[in-house]
Amino acid sequence: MQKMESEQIFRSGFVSIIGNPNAGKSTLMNALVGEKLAIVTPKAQTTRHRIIGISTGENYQLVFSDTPGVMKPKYKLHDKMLKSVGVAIADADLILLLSDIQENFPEQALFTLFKTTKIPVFLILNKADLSSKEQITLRREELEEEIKPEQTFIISALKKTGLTELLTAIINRMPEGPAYYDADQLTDKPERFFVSEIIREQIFLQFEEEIPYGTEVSILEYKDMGDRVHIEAEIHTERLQHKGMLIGKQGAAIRNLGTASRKNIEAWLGKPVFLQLYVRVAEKWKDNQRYLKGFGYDNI
Ligand SMILES: Nc1nc2c(ncn2[C@@H]2O[C@H](COP(=O)(O)OP(=O)(O)OP(=O)(O)O)[C@@H](O)[C@H]2O)c(=O)[nH]1
Ligand SMILES: [Mg+2]
Repeated sequence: MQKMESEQIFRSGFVSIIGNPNAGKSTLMNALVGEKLAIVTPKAQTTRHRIIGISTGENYQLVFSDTPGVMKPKYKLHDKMLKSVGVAIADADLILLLSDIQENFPEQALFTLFKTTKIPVFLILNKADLSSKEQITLRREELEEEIKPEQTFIISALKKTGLTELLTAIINRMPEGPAYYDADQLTDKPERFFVSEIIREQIFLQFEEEIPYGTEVSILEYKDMGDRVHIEAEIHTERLQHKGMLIGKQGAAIRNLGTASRKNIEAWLGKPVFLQLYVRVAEKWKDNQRYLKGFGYDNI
């Protein structure tokens, strides 16, 4: 009888995924939610906004937050990114501190964020598929000593190993509580946000060096006509020279970018899309409060 009662408990809570750039945070959130919400690229500092992913089961609802990688801020943009990590930590019932076993740059900036928090931490060692037992043990000892996590998990977010065990432990660690969102809701941001992220992902994948880091995407027009969607987006870049490279010879680069973006947006929305891209120069936008506000960095 008692057993039956305990089975009825509904658990819910906020789980924030924190870590260095490129640790695999977005890959992990997508895998845990079972849907590609956050963009993933091989380049560091891909994620710029906190992104929520909701996973609802019969007895639980987990509200994950994927966050930008923690690094030393160089621009106002980075200050805002870091602030969103701070908010995600403060809001959390549980923190998943994700560490890439392969990386050996220190996680010092991260540790300072944890010094004052009493929120429980699970240490997640990621990219086990690329790592030897010795590497894993060494990393584990180093980080457990520094962070003193409640539990440690060794996973591959990419290959989806160790995730069932992790998910069960997360659910069990949640307090008893209500569902905060409808069972079929996956995230909190509108579709146009994800469209701009898909275009940004393609810029990260198709262009090298400074271009992705100096680029932002905003949606000028988003018209859902029922059977298809009409989208016009603007790519803001820091320099005139980069604008030229984004457009390419006789518009070849922007055409490729447009085609790849459109295909991915169509897959995400599940209907045909008309996509028009424009490129404009927005000098020093990364340090310009007005631009940053326009790009949504004030609504953390
Ligand atoms: N081999 C391997 N690669 C992984 C794993 N998890 C993530 N990656 C790769 O690592 C790279 C970075 O992944 P992301 O999920 O974008 O990392 P992130 O922590 O969100 O990065 P930022 O948003 O830049 O902070 C991508 O190329 C992923 O495919 C893993 O378990 N194994
Ligand atoms: Mg990311």
